[in-house]
Amino acid sequence: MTDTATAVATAHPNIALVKYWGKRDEDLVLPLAGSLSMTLDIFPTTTSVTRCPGMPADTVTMDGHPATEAVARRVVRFLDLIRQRSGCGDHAAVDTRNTVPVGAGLASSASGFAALALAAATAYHLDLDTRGLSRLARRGSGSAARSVFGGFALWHAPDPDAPDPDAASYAEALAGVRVDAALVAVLLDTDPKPISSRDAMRRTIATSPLFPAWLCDTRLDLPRMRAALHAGDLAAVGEIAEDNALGMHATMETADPPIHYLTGQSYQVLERVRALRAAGGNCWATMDAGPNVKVLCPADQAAHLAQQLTTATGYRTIVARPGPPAALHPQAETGR
Ligand code: 2P0
Repeated sequence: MTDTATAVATAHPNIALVKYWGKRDEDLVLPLAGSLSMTLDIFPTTTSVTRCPGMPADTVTMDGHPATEAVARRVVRFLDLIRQRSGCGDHAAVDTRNTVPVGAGLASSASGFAALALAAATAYHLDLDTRGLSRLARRGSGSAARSVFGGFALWHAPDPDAPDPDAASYAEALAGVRVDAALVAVLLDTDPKPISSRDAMRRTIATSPLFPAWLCDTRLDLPRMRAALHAGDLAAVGEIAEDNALGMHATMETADPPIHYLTGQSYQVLERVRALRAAGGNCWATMDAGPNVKVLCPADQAAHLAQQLTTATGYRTIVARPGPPAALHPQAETGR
């Protein structure tokens, strides 16, 4: 009998309110500081992994086309890790589908590697709990460790003297969050990234004079953010998130050579968010390794805020609420 197995999993992107920017170990993808995010209910990634005994190499398709060489290499490296752990040397066919609008610049390695980790772990019969799955997803892309969970997730940085730092760096769902938040994503024109976030992190650590200060700040932001979420203090959540994001971008912009993910359009949206806030609005901005601005607000004000931002800037907006954890598609859960 041929022991093939297919598993299909879906995961959603997440947006960090306290950012991950910088690794202490590139190979194990261990962060220098903890981070905290909200998983979104939009733009899921669905990935199927079919283990194919006898197939000479892995195949990787994305949205129906062969993946780029860079993406395929990263997926194969991840599958190598799974093969090593499972003791099963089979190659696999990986097919990934994204639902992000073309050119929106919101494609996410977080949802991609969280879905791949769950589907591949299932197809190769690795028996993982959510912590183990989060640690595995982390090896594909750091932020994927958080997309394993729905709602709000906290990704731990290992203590400097942890005996097994790999085991100590996992994400977990944050319980007891008392804010009812939404994120309005403002979709700007996007060119391909000027530099991958992986390379940008490396350059920032090596050359930005602001990086050590930001690292200290972000380590303080993490407990403050948790406290604000537990207290239901959305204004504090928003202020910490916006400061943290601006600080992260300051480290990049002072790298050598500088890294500019934010564009004139991003600053235009940022100005609008500040103006709305000055007029009494409840809205705070956060930005990642790209030009798009995501605006945090109370859930019941999101539709109105989205309309205000679209009217003021002319850019498309989409409202995201806290989303679900990574999940298997039931019909494909077993393949034995
Ligand atoms: C974050 N970002 O916390 C930060 C904020 C972008 C800016 O995690 O090198 O794709 O694969 O671990 O996870 C993007 O970085 O980087 C990211 P790798 P990843 O969401």
